[in-house]
Amino acid sequence: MYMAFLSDEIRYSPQRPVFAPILANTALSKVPGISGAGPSPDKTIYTPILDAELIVNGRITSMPIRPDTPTGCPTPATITRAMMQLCNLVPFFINAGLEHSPTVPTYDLYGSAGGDPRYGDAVPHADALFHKGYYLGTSLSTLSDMLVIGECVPGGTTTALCVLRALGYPARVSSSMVTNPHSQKEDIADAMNRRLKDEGKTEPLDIVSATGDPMIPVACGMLKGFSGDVVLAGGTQMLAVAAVARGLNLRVPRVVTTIYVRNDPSANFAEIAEAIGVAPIYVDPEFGELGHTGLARYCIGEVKEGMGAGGAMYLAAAMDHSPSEIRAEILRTITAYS
Ligand code: AAM
Repeated sequence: MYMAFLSDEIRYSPQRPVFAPILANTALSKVPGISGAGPSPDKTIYTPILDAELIVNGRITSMPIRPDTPTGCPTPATITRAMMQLCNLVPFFINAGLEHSPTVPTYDLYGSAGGDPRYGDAVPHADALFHKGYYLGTSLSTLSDMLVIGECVPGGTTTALCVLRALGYPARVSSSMVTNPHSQKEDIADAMNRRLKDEGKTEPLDIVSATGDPMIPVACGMLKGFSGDVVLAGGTQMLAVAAVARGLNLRVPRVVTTIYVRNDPSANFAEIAEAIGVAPIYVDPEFGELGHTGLARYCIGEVKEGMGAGGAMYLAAAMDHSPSEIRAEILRTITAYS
C-alpha cells in the first residue's frame, strides 16, 4: 500500500506506544565500502551508540565523531529525535550486541557484536537472543498496546541480503549510500549461500545464526512475545526480520519505511515485501522541499532510512500530529544538530 505522507491511511491510534530501536553491530561495517552509515569504516562501529545519544540528549558529547555519512549527510537519528520530542515519547533502546558500551541507558540483552559471516557463524547465540527478545516482548505487552521496533545496525543491509537470499528471496537490498556497493554485497551473499548449502542449513534461526546480525533474532522474538500491534520500522533490514518471522510461522507484521527506500532503483523492496506477504506503508516527508541541503540528499538516495525514522514519522501521524508540525519539528531538530 502506498501512503503519501500522512494521508488518511493512518488507521491506528495507539494509547500507549513503545518505540524500541534495537542497537547492534556487525563486523561487516568495518569492511571498507560496505556501509555509509557513519564517517569511516573504523568509526562507523560507534554509530548505534552515537545515534542513541543524539536521540536522548539532542547532541553528541561523548566522542568527537558524528554518525553522519562520509559526505556529512545528517543521520536519520535526527528525525527520530524530532519525533520523540514531538510525541513526548522516551525511546526504549535495546542492546542486542554492541562492540562498545552505550552512553545512554539501554535494555541490555547481554549479546555480542555480530561477526563477519565469511569467517564463521555471525551470531552463534541467535537462539538465546530470540528467547530473550520473546521475554522482553511479553513484558512490554503489560505496558503497551503498540510496539514500534526500529534498528540501528551499520552494515545491516548486507546481513539482511544474506538472510533473505538464504531464505530463497531474490532480494536486492538498499544501502545508506547513493551508490549501492552491490558487487561487494553479492560476493558476500554468494559465499554465504554456498556455505549454507554445504552445511545443509535451511532453518530460519540457523540461517540467522550463520549469516545475520544480533538485531534480527531479537526483533523476531519480540514480535512473537508482544500481544498488541507490532510495526517494524525500517527498510530492507526489516524485510529480513519479516521473512524470518514468516519462516518461523509467526505473524508477519506491517513494515513502515520511507519513500526513499521504496524508490531505490538498486533495490527491490516492494517486490520482496509482496513475496514475503508484507503490505508496506511508505512515508514521504518531502525532504526536497524543506530547504535543508543535507535532508534534500535523502531524495537522491543518501541515507534513506534508519533508527526507525520512517516508523517514527508514521507514529507521530498516528498520534495526530499534522504533516506541517512533523516537518517543522524535523527542521528545528536538524538545525540545532547541524
Ligand atoms: C543508521 N544510522 C545512520 C544510518 N543508519 N547514520 C547515517 N546514515 C544511515 N543510513 P548500511 O547497510 O548501508 O550500513 O545501512 C544500514 C544502516 O543505515 C543502519 O544502521 C540504519 O539504521 C541506517
